[in-house]
Amino acid sequence: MIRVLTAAFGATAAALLVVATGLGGTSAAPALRGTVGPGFTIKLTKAGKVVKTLRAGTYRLTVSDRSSQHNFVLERERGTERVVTSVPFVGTKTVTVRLTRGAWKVYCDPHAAVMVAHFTVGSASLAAASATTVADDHGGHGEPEPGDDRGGR
Ligand SMILES: [Cu+2]
Repeated sequence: MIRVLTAAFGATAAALLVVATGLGGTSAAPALRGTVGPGFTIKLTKAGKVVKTLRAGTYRLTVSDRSSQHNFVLERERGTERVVTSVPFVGTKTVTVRLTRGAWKVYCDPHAAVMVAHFTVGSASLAAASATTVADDHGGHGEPEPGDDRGGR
């Protein structure tokens, strides 16, 4: 009987350890860097490159908030929102975030119209597929479109 109880306790302890590792933000979690301000700019980078796609998982996000007029919010479309830094806050803050598949963005609340950066979280193959979709300037939008109003005056 005692042996059974010990075994059960051991299993529980092991489960708790796993949970603690998942939430605790160990150094194994890949690092993301967020920057907001001092101007009207916000960005999310990984190893120095602007993030367009990520694999689902746990990340350590370090945000440098360089202005008392901006904040840094991480949000999943139609899902969770995480306010990493408040508007008056200036400084650096590190949080552990769990990114699930879907469309995500980082933005500044008071200036969300101009201060926003979108990225996609998916599996490795999904991320590659969306990278093609999301990539800028495939359509040659610089050229005049058929409907353009030329010589109309
Ligand atoms: Cu702002």
